[in-house]
Amino acid sequence: MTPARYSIFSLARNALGYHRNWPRAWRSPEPRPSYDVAIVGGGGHGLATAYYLAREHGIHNVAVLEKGWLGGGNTGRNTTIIRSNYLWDESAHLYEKSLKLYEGLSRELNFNIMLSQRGVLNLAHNRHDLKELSRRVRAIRLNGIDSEILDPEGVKAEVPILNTSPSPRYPILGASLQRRGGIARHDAVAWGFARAADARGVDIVQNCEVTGIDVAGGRVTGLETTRGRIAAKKIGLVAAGHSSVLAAMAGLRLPIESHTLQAMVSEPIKPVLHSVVMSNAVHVYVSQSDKGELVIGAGMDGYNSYSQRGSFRIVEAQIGALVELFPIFSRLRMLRQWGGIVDVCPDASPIVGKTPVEGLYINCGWGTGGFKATPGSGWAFAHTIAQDRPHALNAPFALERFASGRLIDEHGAAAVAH
Ligand code: FAD
Ligand code: PYC
Repeated sequence: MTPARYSIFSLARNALGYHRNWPRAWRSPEPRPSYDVAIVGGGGHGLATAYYLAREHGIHNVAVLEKGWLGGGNTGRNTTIIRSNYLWDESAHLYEKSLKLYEGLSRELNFNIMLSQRGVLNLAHNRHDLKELSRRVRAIRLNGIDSEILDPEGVKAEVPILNTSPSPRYPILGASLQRRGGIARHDAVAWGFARAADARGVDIVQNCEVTGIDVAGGRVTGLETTRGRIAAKKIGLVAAGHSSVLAAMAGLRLPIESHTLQAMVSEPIKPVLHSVVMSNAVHVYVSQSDKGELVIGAGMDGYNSYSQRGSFRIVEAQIGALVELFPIFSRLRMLRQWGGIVDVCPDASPIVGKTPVEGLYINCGWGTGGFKATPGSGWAFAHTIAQDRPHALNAPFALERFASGRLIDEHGAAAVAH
């Protein structure tokens, strides 16, 4: 039987069989009484950390404890944009490592993460934007990362539906473009890491909320959870918007603020937008998913919150900006809107490293931009936990930088108002 006939046959058989007898992608074990490493948070970063602990460091006695369902936090709520065009060397190295891992991830995990390197454009609407983008592009290229400046004709050629009429509200003077940037299916990234970690012996425990961290003599000994006490020699906190809540359980105060970041999708339409378009000045970004929906994001809500909803003011500004840039979208209907709780550091860069409590490690502060970092963050964090010291890639992102003042200011890195 040819592969094509075989796959059509198996597709029909599975469709008519109501998915009965499909193997589970990962087990659903009861938590064991103790682990070498417990990871708190079953988002992409926590799952990637567990995978690389097993894959790169031979540490298999690992649990990922998730209070809800895998990827139910920001991993399953983001607008899926991936790129590595960051200004500062430290960030460029870390995000580029991540993009390189993404480029081989479907093969590595044997799971199609639907990576689509369709290019990410950042629009310039005035001379200041253009100067700033040119500076960024030069800095990014010095780090060997692809990035280029497009003139207005180049932008029009990439995105013909953009409003380049003679007197638009937001004139387009040019854009930066990272051609290797694009999107990937966020759920698939979580599921792929989960399945591969599970296959290497990692216990993934959902519906297991961590309610306390046990510390004795300055070192962690275990976790209190809604499914009982779990002893652990090492603990990695990877809880995004709830990082401060968890760190406080070990007596630590983090320089993190939690805010809501919203997004929405439109009804599906035929393919009209082939790149990712972001506008830093008007705070909107948009791409078209493989299903045809437009995936649209905006700036975050200004106030602190643990709510996954957000305010109408942001939605209004987001849609206003979108239809100014793309008048063709003005009659589209929106399907759904949601929010995620993003964890923002004062310099808009993450914290990945050790803490003053022995055996306790932290990975947070990815704020509005951590989906693109998922594999790289997990890779570097696994190294830090396994070796009890940071890798060169994440050493600059230590918690101590807020005492030493060696901040890595990436507020301008995305089209997201902070
Ligand atoms: P999460 O996926 O949030 O995982 C943390 C997990 O910890 C959650 O599942 C949570 O339930 C769990 N948890 C919390 N407390 C506990 C507890 N006490 N016990 C057990 N578990 C607990 N980034 C990009 O790069 N590109 C984008 O286009 C992009 N767009 C975004 C759009 C929106 C609307 C949002 C909200 C974010 C966006 N981001 C984007 C940011 C990105 O989604 C995050 O930085 C990234 O997904 C964080 O992954 P994570 O695994 O650290 O966190
Ligand atoms: O960091 O690229 C990004 C991003 C896009 C949308 C939200 N964050």
